[in-house]
Amino acid sequence: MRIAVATTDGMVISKHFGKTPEFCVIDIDDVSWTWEIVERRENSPACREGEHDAAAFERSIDVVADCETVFVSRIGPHAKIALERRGKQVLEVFGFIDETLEKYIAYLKKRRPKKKHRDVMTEHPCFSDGSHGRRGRLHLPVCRSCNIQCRFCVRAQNGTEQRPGVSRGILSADGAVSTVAKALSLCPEITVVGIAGPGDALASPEALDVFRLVHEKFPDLIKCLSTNGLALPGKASALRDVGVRSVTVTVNAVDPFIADEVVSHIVYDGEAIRGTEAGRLLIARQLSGIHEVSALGMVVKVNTVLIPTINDRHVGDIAKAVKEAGASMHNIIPLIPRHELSHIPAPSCAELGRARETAGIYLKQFRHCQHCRADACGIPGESDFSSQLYGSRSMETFSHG
Ligand code: CLF
Ligand code: SF4
Repeated sequence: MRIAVATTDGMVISKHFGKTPEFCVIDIDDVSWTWEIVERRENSPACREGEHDAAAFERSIDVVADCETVFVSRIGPHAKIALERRGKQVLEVFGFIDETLEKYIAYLKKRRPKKKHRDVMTEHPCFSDGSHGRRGRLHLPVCRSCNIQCRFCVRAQNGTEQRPGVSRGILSADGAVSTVAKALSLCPEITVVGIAGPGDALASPEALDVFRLVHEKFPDLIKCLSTNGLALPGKASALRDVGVRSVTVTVNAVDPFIADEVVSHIVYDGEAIRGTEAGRLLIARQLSGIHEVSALGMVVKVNTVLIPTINDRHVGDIAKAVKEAGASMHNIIPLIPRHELSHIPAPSCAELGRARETAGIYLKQFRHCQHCRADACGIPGESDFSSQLYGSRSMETFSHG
C-alpha cells in the first residue's frame, strides 16, 4: 500500500495538510512489512498567510491521489472530509516517520485478513489494484439460462462484442478441466477461474459441478462466481466446498421501486413475479446471500450498472446497504444501452466518476473493470486469448451483466 506524509525533511511528520511544501510518498509491502520512501513530491500549499487558495487545495488533493493513507500533523475538517470522500484514510500525528510507521504497520498486521481473504485481495485482478495488469482470469461460459430479466440485457453469442453476457458458445462441464489446462498454457499469469455467464451462474447447477471438477484438479486457482444473487441464499457452504473464494453480486437497486425500473421480472420457485414485489424479493435475497457468503470467508464484490435517470442518484444507498451486508468492494460499470433501456444514453465519464465518489464514501471502488465477456481469457486490459482458447464457435443468443 502507498501512503503520503506531510513533511519538510523526509524524517518527521511535521506539517499541516494545507501548509506542507511536500509530501513524502512511502510504499509499505504487506507481505514483508518493509517500507521505503519512493518519492518526495512538491506541493503548493493551499494556506498562505491566512488566505485559502481553492485551486492549490485541489492540486494538493491530486498530489496524494494514488495514496491510501495520508499522515499529517494537523488538518482542517473541510480538507479531511474532501480526502475521505476520495477514499483516503487521514491520520493526524506529529512524530518521526520511522517510529510512526512501526506503530502503523503493527496496526495493519493486526487487522490483516485471514489467509484466504488475503490471497484474493493480493492475487485477484478484480480485487487488487496491484494485481490488475499482472494477473489473469479465465471465464468458463457454462451457464446458459437466467432467473431474472434485466431491462438492459440481451444475451448474445458471438465472437465480436466486448461486454458481459457474450460468449462464443456454451462449454460443457466435461470440457472445463481441459479448457483450464489449455488456458494456463496460453497465459500462465491466470490466477482466477470465474463463472460469469452468459446467463446467471446460479440459475442452473452447472457452475457448482464445474467448480468441483476444476477445484479437484487446480486447487490453487481462485474460484470466482458472479451472480445476480437471487439464488445465492443457502448456497454458501456448497460454494466454499468447491473452492469459491470470491463472489460478485450484481445489485442495481436496494429500493424495490427502482429495482422495478431495472428488472422486468424474476422467476422464483417456478413462478414469474413482477413489479415491486419482484424487487423486494430480489433485494432481500441479494443482501442475505452477501451476508451468508461473506460470513463464511468469501470476499464479496458488488457490481452496479450505472443507469442515468434510474439509479444514478441511488449508488450511495446501494454501497451503504451492501457494505452492511458484508461486501468488501464495489464496481460501478456504465450501462451499455440495449433492449428496453436502449433509449437511455450511457453515463459519461464525469457521471461515472461522481457515482464512484459518492459510493466510495461507503465502499472501496474498483476502477479497472474491462466489461469482460463470459468467455474472457487473459490479463484484463492487457491480453486476450479467448479466440485461441474457444475458437470461433457458432452461436445461439444469450447474455449476462
Ligand atoms: Fe471474472 Fe468478475 Fe470474477 Fe473478475 S471479471 S467473474 S470478478 S474473475 Fe473483473 Fe471482468 Fe470487470 Fe468482472 S474486469 S467484468 S470485474
Ligand atoms: Fe440475467 Fe445477467 Fe442478463 Fe440480468 S444481466 S438478465 S442477471 S444474464
